[in-house]
Amino acid sequence: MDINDTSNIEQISPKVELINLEKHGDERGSLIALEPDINVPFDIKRVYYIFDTKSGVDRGFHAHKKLKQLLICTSGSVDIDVEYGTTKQTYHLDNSSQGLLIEGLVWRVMKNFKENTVLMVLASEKYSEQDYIRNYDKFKEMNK
Ligand code: T46
Repeated sequence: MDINDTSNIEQISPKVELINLEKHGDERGSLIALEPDINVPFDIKRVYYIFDTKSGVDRGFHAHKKLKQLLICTSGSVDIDVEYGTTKQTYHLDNSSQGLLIEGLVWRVMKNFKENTVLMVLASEKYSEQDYIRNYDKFKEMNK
């Protein structure tokens, strides 16, 4: 199978949205629960987290065809550049009570990681390299 062949994967409309996550706090500290249909708008099939981050090292540089993801910065901070359609925007994530929802064909770059940031990501699909668009020119072509 050609892992660069993304033609057989259904494409979904791009969407980016900041979601406020309700916090249950008391004198012991805080707790946030993440649950499909409550505060996560998809069924969660995978969770991964990015850690041991270093300042000055950027990540991402790709889009997804079908994937929906919720990015939560549980510690530290990071800037997420997103691009889709005619929109280009940067989100600063430094608060574990907020999640950045990214759906579909959105080019993303994660940059300005504070040292030892933890970025947790909930994903709607299992890992599949076929869902990635890693070539910016191809992404721009698909955006037309
Ligand atoms: C995304 C941003 C926010 C796996 O084996 N399984 C996985 O679930 C993932 C996400 C990655 N990998 C492997 C693939 C690569 O060999 O881990 C390595 C690093 O992945 P990548 O270079 O894609 O990492 P980032 O930080 O550039 O992007 C990741 C996600 O891949 C991507 O979906 O939206 O975080």
